[in-house]
Amino acid sequence: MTRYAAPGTPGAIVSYQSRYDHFIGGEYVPPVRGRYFENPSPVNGRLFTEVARGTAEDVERALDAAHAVAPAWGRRSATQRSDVLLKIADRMEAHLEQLAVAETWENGKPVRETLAADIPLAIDHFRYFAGAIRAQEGSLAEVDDDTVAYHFHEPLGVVAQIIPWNFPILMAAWKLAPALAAGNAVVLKPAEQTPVSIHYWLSLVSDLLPPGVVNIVNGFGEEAGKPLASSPRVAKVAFTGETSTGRLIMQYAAEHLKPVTLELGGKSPNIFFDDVWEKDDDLRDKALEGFTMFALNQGEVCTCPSRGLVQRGNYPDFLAAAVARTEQIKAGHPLDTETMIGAQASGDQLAKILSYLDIGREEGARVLTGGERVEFDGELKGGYYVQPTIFEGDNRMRIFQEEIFGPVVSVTSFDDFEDAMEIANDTLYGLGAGVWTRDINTAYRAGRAIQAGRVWTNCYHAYPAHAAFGGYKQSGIGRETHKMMLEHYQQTKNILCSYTPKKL
Ligand code: TXE
Repeated sequence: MTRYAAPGTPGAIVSYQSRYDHFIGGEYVPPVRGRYFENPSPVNGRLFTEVARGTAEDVERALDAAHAVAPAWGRRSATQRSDVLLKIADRMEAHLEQLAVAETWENGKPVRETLAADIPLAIDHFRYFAGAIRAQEGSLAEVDDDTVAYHFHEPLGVVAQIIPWNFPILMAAWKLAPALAAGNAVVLKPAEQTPVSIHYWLSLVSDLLPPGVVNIVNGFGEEAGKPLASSPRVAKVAFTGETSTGRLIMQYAAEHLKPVTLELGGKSPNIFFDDVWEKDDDLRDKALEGFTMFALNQGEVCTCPSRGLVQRGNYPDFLAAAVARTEQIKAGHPLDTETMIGAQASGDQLAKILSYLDIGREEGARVLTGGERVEFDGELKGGYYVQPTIFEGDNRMRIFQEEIFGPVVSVTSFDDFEDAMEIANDTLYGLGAGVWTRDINTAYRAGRAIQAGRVWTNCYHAYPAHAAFGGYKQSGIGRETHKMMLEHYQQTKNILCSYTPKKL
């Protein structure tokens, strides 16, 4: 077991500045209006730094810097851009522990996850797009004997990216890597709940980026995000966050006919067919682990498997085992490598989750385990902790329909395949789903019948760079990860060329 020292205490491997400005044109620039906001760590609720509170004026400055460099960056060869991404990945790998501790301290999630998943996945993402851009080719079509249609991929220019707080560095990597690989300059606004992780990342890699290629404007949604998403000077807006915010982003972008990609909320079903329980083997064990994934990242994942659908034949046995397994999830100090569940990312998010625990009880759902806030003493006093909670109820309840974004799963039973599909698809959302079965026909049919962009089959919460990720229904527009993402950051140039000297 390792316990990393908290930033600002003796032995810490991460230290912060007392104040962070915007990062514009390769340097730190104070906010035009001179205002800052305070940033607490969810681990103990205490303030650890303050951050520039951006407004439209700061966004304009960042757009100036991005526009100044975008043409030159876009003209660099794919190999040169790829090299920059590879160097970023190497630098991150060399500082894996520091990045993991910084991410944990600001977001509250356990360091065992940031060490094993968040940061390695972000590193791999840069490497993947470094390779993908070099492998990308245009095309040509022979229109007739003398005429050829060439198709080139060209960058969009300057793009806006607005990211959430649940995976501050990974979400930045998901958006930055393809945008930069494709030759765009970026203005990115981090979430106000986690404004500093990206600056910590920049402190390690900014010398690798030509000034102005990546600009960070911190601040709140209405004050900094809205002017960025509404600007006629951005060629595209990429957003991850709440579905209702996504709707606003689309409205802002529509005014200047800018394309959007949106990665929004979810209420993902995790479906356990009877045959999984039939043998006491690894798959049964894996399925139980898959069930407990609702508590991964404290449930603050858009694909949180927040609805458990368990077939009736083995329902009581499965549920008893699932409760026992959930009660083994070790809570504790997020900087301790044995801790499995850490703090919720913000006081507001904690309050939202607690309100849903009340709503569930009021609706008549049964609490099978958990259901309460956790208040530690000592170093963690004042932090935002919640017990992993299993509710039993039915799909009409609000706790089955609304995104809680906490370590809460609502469980119900189903009779047969059709029943399972009906419950699974009875939601506004369509982001993720899990299917657990030994029968390949059931697995295939369920995978095709579920209206969601990602269906994990006998696994859950895996995010390889080369699998497309994104939502059906109100869970979003477009995809992230996978090489198809490059095209979301490019436009197609067609040169239609006649090679005949004859008059037409
Ligand atoms: O999200 P917002 P919040 C869900 C989750 C959570 C809820 C609220 O259910 O409880 O959303 O979280 C910026 N113009 N998800 O309030 O508001 C904001 O500053 C431009 C799901 O944090 O969507 C931040 O950078 N930008 C989710 C980003 O949008 C605006 C991840 C996300 O904030 C803006 C996070 C505006 N008018 C929350 N308003 C997922 N799908 O992974 C806000 N922002």
